[in-house]
Amino acid sequence: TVLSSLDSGVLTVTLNRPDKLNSFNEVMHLALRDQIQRAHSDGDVRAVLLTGAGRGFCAGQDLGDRDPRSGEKPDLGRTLNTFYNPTLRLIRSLNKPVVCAVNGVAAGAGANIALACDIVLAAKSAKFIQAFSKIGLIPDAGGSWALTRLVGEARAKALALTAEPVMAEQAAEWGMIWRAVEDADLMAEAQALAAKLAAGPTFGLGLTKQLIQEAATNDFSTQLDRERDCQQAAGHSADYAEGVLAFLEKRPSSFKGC
Ligand code: LHQ
Repeated sequence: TVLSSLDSGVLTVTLNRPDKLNSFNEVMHLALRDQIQRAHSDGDVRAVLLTGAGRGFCAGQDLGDRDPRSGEKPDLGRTLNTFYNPTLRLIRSLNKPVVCAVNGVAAGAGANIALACDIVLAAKSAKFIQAFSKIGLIPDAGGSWALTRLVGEARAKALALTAEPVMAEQAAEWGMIWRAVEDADLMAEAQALAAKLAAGPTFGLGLTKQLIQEAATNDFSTQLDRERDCQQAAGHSADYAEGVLAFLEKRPSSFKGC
């Protein structure tokens, strides 16, 4: 249900249930989580590239996995607690960049998993749908948090309440994602970006990611203190020494990631 490959520091993770638009069943949840956990623990992984197989990125929860006619009240809180939330926390806490290449429709939790990634590229034909309200649910997988911060309360409310799709170019204009690219160029661009990040000063990039995330909740003075502490740590990294030396020697840096 999930394909993965490690090449030059980039762990490419591909959601792979294309006949169901890569919607999540339990097996795919656990397989995705395994890969993000691997990214945490494997020093050879210096960036992650997440994408989907086939014509969609991810249609959220597999709605075929429960029969509403059974009369049983589903425990969706448990589903989130057991399957979605741990993976979302792992993506946000990973001290390495996560690039998302949204190759097609991203709906429900599928849209919000994309929005939890650090840099999101999307094919121009891709769309983002906060599909939850169509079936009586609320935006989960971090969507009520991420969407509000990315596009602001007015757009977040309209998108979540109406479930209107947003095309990739509009999403980029609104700052919901980094960039919309021609469909044919998506994977090459996303791979090039992930490869560039994987060849970067991973320790400093990890601190940068964490600082920007913390800014959502820190006040200015606290953030200044956090910048001081992180810069102190970055200043002790081998990659900082290499970066400065390479600058002085007028040559490209050769970062080791530490
Ligand atoms: C699907 C799905 C799908 C199963 C397409 N499931 N088969 C968290 C906690 C616990 C429970 C509940 O949920 C959550 C979070 C959530 O994610 S809730 C939101 C769940 N997702 C949705 O409501 C989206 C449902 N899908 C759609 O609205 C459409 O499929 C979209 C707009 C994504 C794509 O539309 P089309 O391009 O027209 O494709 P399609 O609808 O024809 O789908 C293609 C196939 O994929 C089709 O199967 P079939 O056998 O007929 O070819 C769909 O049934 C299947 N599929 N999404 N979520």
